[in-house]
Amino acid sequence: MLTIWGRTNSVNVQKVLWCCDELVLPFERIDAGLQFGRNNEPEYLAMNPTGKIPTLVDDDFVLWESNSILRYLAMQYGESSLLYPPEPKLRASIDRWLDWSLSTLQPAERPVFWTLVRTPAEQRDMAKLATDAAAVGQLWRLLDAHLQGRFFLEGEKFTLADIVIGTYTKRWFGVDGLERPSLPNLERWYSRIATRSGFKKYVDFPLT
Ligand SMILES: N[C@@H](CCC(=O)N[C@@H](CS)C(=O)NCC(=O)O)C(=O)O
Repeated sequence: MLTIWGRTNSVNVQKVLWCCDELVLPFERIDAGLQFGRNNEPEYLAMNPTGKIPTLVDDDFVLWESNSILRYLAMQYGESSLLYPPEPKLRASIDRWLDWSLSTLQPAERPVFWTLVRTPAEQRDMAKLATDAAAVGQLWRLLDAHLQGRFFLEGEKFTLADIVIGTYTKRWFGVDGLERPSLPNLERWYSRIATRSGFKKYVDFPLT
């Protein structure tokens, strides 16, 4: 049985839970992070010295970094699935979205999410929010252009790239108080992936 440590309203935990659903993998989950604490206790830090969530425990194997966890699950348990195909060019194309999500998208979208979802209205810096939202809007435009004429992010099939970018997209379309540019390709793709059971079970909730 797999164990996943992390609270369910973390985007990085959600992508792991969604991936387990795609692979039909049973797991137990233990709340950790923010109000649940535990992630800075010695027992947790011994598994994951970053003190961040999620952490995956698979028997005697422990892994942290959400996108690394997704790759591991797909390679270990999804041999016959198409979530992370072995063909080098396709796999590298999927990897670039996983890398881009952590290096570029999340740092840009995080301040917008935290301001609108986790900061009381009277404490919000609205001028900074406008600048931050414009910057992340440019990244969503990039994705919108990429999705022109495509059904999924890479190749013909749903892959890890759709899971990872899909969880962040919820944080763009799911908040109130943003002026969003028109992004028809992104919206079409988003409504397509929103039909997946893993999205419905683990991502499609009011943001908290
Ligand atoms: N790059 C890491 C980032 C992990 C991360 O920053 N997790 C956040 C939640 S999304 C966290 O642990 N926050 C502290 C907390 O919840 O207490 C990953 O992808 O796993």
